[in-house]
Amino acid sequence: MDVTKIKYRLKNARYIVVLTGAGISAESGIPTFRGEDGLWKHYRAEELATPEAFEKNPELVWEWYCWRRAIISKASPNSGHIAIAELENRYNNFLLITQNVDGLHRIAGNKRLVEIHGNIWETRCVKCGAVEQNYELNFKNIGTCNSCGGQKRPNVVWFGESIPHANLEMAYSAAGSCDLMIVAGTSGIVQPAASLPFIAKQSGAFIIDINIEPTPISAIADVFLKGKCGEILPGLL
Ligand code: BV8
Repeated sequence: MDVTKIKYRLKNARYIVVLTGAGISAESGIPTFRGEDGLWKHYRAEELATPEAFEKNPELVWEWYCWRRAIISKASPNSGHIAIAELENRYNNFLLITQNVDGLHRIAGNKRLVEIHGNIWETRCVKCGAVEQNYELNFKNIGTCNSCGGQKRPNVVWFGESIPHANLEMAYSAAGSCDLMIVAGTSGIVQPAASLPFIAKQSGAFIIDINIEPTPISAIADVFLKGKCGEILPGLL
């Protein structure tokens, strides 16, 4: 029953939106936030992924991000990322919204994507706002802004910070206009990203949720596919 429904929806979809979370990068060896080996287990989000933490101890926050960069630099896109890049090639109307900052979707080939929480390989000057690509793995060498000499922070959205308006607008409008949303590897806890499937649902979209365990999003999904992104997503193709 589900397979026929999914096939029909994939075949006839006019506008597909994909929403991904840390779970899609788990099979690339990147720890998720709330899983067994979760990133937050060793640290608490409040301690590090907040503007207050950076204000109080920028070195500690940069050390944590450079530790994550080192893990990400050794990771490559898995079959789940690759399937989503292939999906983009098959539909004229397509948008990938990712909560991940690891950049693996870009490497896999997705072009029409919104990195709603930013990108770990970018820095932003706290003084002039200049954004630079930065691949430094040693937090002591992050350096200062090339334009004004100001302090640089990771160009990611921290807890308590608003999502950049343009990105949020793009995400809300895509969620409200798509007729198929595939949600892959997110616990559906972090707002406002977690509200996107609910917006899509209210606008009449068919929701497919892929996760190794049920989440609040699975409860409203039309189909919940229990399993790993790296196995289920290629199957959808
Ligand atoms: C904001 C960047 C306005 C940094 C991140 C309403 C209600 C309650 C709280 C709030 C609310 N509105 C705002 C808040 C506060 C907060 C929030 O949501 N808190 C949560 C903890 C309750 N939100 C914010 O602060 C947001 N800002 O709302 O602005 C505002 C302004 C001022 C004051 C207040 C509000 C900003 C949130 C952005 C935070 N930044 N990342 C960094 O990465 O360092 S969030 C971070 O968590 C990552 O981006 C991550 O992606 C994201 C969400 O987690 P998931 O991706 O879902 O990962 P998780 O580990 O949780 O789950 C992984 C899932 O994968 C699991 O379900 C697992 O089962 C599954 N899985 C694992 N392996 C696999 C798999 N599935 C399939 N296959 C596998 N192999």
